[in-house]
Amino acid sequence: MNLLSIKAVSGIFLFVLLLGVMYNFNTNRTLEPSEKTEGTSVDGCAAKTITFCPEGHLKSPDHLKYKQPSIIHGRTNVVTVTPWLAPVVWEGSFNPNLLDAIYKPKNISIAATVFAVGKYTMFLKDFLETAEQHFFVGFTVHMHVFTDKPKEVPKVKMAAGRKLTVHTVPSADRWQEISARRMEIIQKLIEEELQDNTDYIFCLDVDSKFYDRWGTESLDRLVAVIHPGYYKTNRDVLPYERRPSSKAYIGLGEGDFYYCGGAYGGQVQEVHQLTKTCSENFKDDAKKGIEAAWQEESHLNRYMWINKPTKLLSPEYLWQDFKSKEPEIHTIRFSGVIKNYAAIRPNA
Ligand code: UD2
Repeated sequence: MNLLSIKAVSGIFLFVLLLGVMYNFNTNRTLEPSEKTEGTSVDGCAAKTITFCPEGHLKSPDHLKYKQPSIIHGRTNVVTVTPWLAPVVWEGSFNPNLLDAIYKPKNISIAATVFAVGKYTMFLKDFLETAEQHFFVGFTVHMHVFTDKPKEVPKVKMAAGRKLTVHTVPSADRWQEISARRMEIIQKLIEEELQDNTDYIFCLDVDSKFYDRWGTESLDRLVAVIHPGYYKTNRDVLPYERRPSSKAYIGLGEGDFYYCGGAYGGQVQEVHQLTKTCSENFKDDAKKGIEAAWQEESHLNRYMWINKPTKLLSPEYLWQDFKSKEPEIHTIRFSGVIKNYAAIRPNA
């Protein structure tokens, strides 16, 4: 080989090497929090592409035996898919053993956040004890409790692979404040503690108990729970924020479902984008003297209308104890307890 061809070959080699390094850099690195914040729009739509995908392909163990699936027999009195083709999870629409067998080898980790400020610490014991019985049993779970009274967090025996961290937050004079600032705190938790070591996160209300399984069937990128109080309601009377000056505004004839502020989740990167966008929009509203009708729940509904959830959980996943059971509700998995607001909230 003459000198010219040696130079050409080494030039090509260096070019290919450079392409390889660039490809690797783009696909394998973890996104820094500052990068994720770039280009965020009112609805968080301009977020950077997320390459991490713990679902990957759904690999079933070899020769696993389970009930034969069918596309002609199944739930008939409920809708199990949205118009954007996201599944709606109802009892009888999934096989829990099959899903657990698929997810178990992936070694996924799940975080859950729960706020117990002021008198709401009284709900922690039941919440935590019933979570041990029903919430992702057999999986790695890290509970994050946010409270102004850390000494009142009960000691609950947790199974192997499960742990709890208590975070201290300021007290509040108004219940609306608690409902307004949870998302900012969750955003920071993800940035500071979860983004490199946790796959999924669920953000839950504390004044609730688990009664039945909440597990791998609920996993997806962005997960919303349909509110038990409004799933039969015409969308023009849903309690969305209706003032056009608010960033949570949803007009008449708009919106899909009414989603719960008391339960939502998904992959940590997706929930980071959701909480960051909603808390920014909440603060922008506050600068104009606006507090959305249902605080962060209104902003969540606006966000989820534009950024469609990839999986919806039926109202089985957040029922209310005071409501009588409806025929389409075959099980209640998680439900808000009956409480005397006047006695437990810091303000009326
Ligand atoms: C409804 C919503 C809830 C939220 C709330 C508006 C559902 C089914 N219900 O629930 O998500 O939008 O209305 O506030 O989605 N908290 C405290 N201390 C307090 C007050 C509240 O820690 O003094 C926390 C606690 O985690 C509680 C959550 O805020 O679970 C919501 O409390 P709530 O009593 O306002 O909730 P609720 O049941 O009326």
